[in-house]
Amino acid sequence: MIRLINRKGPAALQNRPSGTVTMMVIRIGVAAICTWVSLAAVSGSGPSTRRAQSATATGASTPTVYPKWPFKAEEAARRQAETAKRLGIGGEIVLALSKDSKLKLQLIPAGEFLMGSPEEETHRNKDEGPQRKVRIAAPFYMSATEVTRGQFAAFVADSRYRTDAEKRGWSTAWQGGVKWGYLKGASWRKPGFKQTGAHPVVCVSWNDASAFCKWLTRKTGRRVRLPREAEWEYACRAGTDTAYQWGAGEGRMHGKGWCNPADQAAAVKFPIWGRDVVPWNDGYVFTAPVASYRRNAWGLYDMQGNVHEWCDDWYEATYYARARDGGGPMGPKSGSKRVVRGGSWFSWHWDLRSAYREDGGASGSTVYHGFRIAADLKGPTAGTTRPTSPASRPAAKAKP
Ligand SMILES: [Ca+2]
Ligand SMILES: [Ca+2]
Repeated sequence: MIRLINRKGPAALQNRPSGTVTMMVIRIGVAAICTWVSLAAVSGSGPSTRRAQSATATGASTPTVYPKWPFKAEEAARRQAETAKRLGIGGEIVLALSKDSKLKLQLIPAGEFLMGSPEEETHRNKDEGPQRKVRIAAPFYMSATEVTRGQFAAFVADSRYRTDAEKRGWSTAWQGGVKWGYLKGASWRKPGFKQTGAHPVVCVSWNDASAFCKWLTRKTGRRVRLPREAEWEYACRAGTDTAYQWGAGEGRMHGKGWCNPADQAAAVKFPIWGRDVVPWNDGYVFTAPVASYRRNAWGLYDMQGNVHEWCDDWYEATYYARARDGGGPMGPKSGSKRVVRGGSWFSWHWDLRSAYREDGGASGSTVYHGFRIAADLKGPTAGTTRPTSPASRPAAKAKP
């Protein structure tokens, strides 16, 4: 048990995939990647060399699909500004959830990148490969932060929604530092540790996160959804091809100020986590208020750490091997579990790597799972929200 924890990290105890990838498939994937890298180097005559085939949501112009990758933070900012100007849209927008609650989103330009981790990456898992080229053909918005408890409360107040954890009467949690199990009465309202409205909401399932997105779509008139797994990794990397967005090397030693993983304070609270926590105190044993640490080159906070984030996709351990190289961000068409990304306060540092993947059942909820949203380019922003009619709200159900 301890060996498993030491190898995978504390949060990985529940959700590790069991799939395998054959060496032949890996070799084919590597060969394909090498071919693409060579082509990219030859054809990399500038960011405007390729255009998306389809018109954008605005219809004003077509977005540049930037082929060159990796790139520096300055280039990320330049692409954001250029895409916003070209399409006549905001580089960042704000959606109103209620009179007092707003949510900021950043424009993520279209582009291509290598998804997954190279075979030599330390702590790599098989489900992160083979690396594959992904084409994000359309820009999109992504929330700058994880959805907060306060923002989720605005959703619940308006819709009377009840989460999966509330309906079943428990959520999973690490109890007393020694045992993983069901925490009776735990929900987003009462996760078992102190939170303010600025902390990321936890104990929400994939179903709950999706319900939030559907509600916000009705509320704002702009299509809101969970990010695709490929979109999530592309947004997390923000031009980096290293294990962590703060660079290569050992995340245990270099991520200070960037993230909220299991730290020295957490090791005191949970002694069984041992010596592999990061060698500093990040200020929080559990969740931290969103945007407490450095943001990445796109302007996104907490992509690595704080709470693990639900993605829209089905999880499949060997999907990268059969996905079309150079294809879009779509994942498997079916499956039994959903993707979770980014690691959390409950994770050892290696589970914060940009390529790290986990899976979870759609109705499952834990004290370290949360989410952030993606949104279409077209639609109104703050101040132009539409009230939802009572008829469009999901009916409140009787307590089980
Ligand atoms: Ca921490
Ligand atoms: Ca996160």
